[in-house]
Amino acid sequence: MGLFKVVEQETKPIDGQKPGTSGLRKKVTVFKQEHYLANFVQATFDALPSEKVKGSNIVVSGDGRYWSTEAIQIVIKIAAANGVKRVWVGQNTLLSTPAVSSIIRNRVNSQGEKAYGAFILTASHNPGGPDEDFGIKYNCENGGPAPESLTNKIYENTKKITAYRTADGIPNVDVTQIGVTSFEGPNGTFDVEVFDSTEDYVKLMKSIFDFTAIKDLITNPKFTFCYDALHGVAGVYAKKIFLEELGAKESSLLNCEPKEDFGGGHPDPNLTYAKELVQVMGLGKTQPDEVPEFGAAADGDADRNMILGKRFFVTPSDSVAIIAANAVGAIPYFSGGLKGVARSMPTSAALDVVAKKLNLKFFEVPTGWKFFGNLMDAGMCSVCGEESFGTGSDHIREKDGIWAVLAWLSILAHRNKQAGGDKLVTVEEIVTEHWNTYGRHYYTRYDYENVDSDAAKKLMENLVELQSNLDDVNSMIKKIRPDVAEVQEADEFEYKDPVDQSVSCHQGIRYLFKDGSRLVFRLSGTGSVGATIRLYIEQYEADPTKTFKPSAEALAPLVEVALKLSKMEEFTGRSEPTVIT
Ligand code: VG1
Ligand code: CO
Repeated sequence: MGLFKVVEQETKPIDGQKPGTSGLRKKVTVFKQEHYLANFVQATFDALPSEKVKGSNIVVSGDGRYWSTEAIQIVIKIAAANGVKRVWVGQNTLLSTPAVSSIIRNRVNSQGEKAYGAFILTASHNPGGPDEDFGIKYNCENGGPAPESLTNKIYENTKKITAYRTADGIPNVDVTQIGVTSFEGPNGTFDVEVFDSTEDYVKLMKSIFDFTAIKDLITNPKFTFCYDALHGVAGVYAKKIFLEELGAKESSLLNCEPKEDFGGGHPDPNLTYAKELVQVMGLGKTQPDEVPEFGAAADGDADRNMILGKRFFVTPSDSVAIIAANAVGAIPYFSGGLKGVARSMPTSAALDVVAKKLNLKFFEVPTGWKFFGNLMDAGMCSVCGEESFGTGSDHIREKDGIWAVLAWLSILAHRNKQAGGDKLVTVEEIVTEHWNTYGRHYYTRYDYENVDSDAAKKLMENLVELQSNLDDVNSMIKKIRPDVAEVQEADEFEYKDPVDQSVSCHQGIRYLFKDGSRLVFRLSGTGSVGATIRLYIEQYEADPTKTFKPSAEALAPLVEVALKLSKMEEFTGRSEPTVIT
């Protein structure tokens, strides 16, 4: 057993360590600067009650992106020096974000103790590699991302840090082999325990879903299926769950080998970046001979999902609404009913309509998963989602990419069992039937990535200024598109948490139209350079005879209004968005 000493390493504050929507994300070159990661980790420990950190179990792992193997060793040493008793690591530093959340909530050590928190090494959907992004975020005892009160404290600490504690005498620990490595330090034994990345998560999924019913569907010769992990950590879980547990064919899995640069791609499951899957599913330029019935993709850390049917795209806002509408009956975990549902503000109101009809509690929160946690801890919310391909439930405190796929497979299995016919019920049929019942929310998001920060700020300021005189706004709109409804209300979204009463301001600029349409403008909090402007456009159609238009056609008038009203091209110099989802 190795011996180690605690050393105080002198350091200085480093600018720009403010966590964004989901942790600290910067270029690898920034993270590699001397003391950069160490400062942030120490600032985090200093923001936590020291009596809780001492003797605790802490999880450290992530999506396996470039520089993770170096980063994990730095975190392990600082944890040891701060009195942590045991660090839990997924084999090869791999744990998906939802798996980390489930481990914090459910895993116990031999003394029956749980983890106190986790450092997740990921920049999620951002690309990886020597010139791309790295990231780290801290999750708390409930398994959810640190709330703003804690991330603000961490940031304050990074601005005044003078030293961090690290362990002298702990060599780099082999995280490729399952097992425990122990060291002896001033506070007793310190262990690093490496375990199979999938064991806790698979157990949890089996307790939520009816795996036998899903297996019957997946092994039905009429059903075909394709899952694309975009070379993120989801591949590890996909192999275990879809192949080993549910009997899918190996050929159903695309890009399921985790790679530290995600194969050079952008691990973001949308119609632009999940190119291969989009092609396979018949939504690309050329049509394949055979198209699977069901397709799905994940992001780098496996908390996002994209759901596709044969030549059919399910918007994430529709997806969460459809899961909520079908959960009871199709998913055993929800057999007692839903406690409530929630969505982020820019997500379409498809979920609102379901909540109203099913008489469920409903909440609208700011962007970022951390806001759902309080509602779930208070037993007020079972299913929630974001338009950004995030869907989940109160089984953990993160969005969950594979959970969403299993939820859809459960709904398909259930519907097919009910229908009992020769022909399989398709994804498209489930969605169009939903629109017939609830109406359709046409929806799109335009992202302008890496825009000059000042230009983005000015564009947003202009939009806020316009809000003070809606008569002017409406006469401008009339000139741009007389066929678009009037703006009824405009504001900056502000949220008061119904559980702890904390208030979050400036959470997006909203224009709410008389016919229920909405325009929302936000600046991204996950980018690593410049600014990303997100423009969210939504229009409701209740008439079932009008729910079948191509989305771009239905939204064209509102898009025109949004671009001209915001003077997008004038401010940013961009005539086209970087990505449309
Ligand atoms: C984006 C999404 C947001 C999501 C966040 C983290 O944030 O819009 O809905 O919660 O990413 O997702 P922003 O601030 O860039 O708009 V992940 O999978 O990157 O952790
Ligand atoms: Co993610």
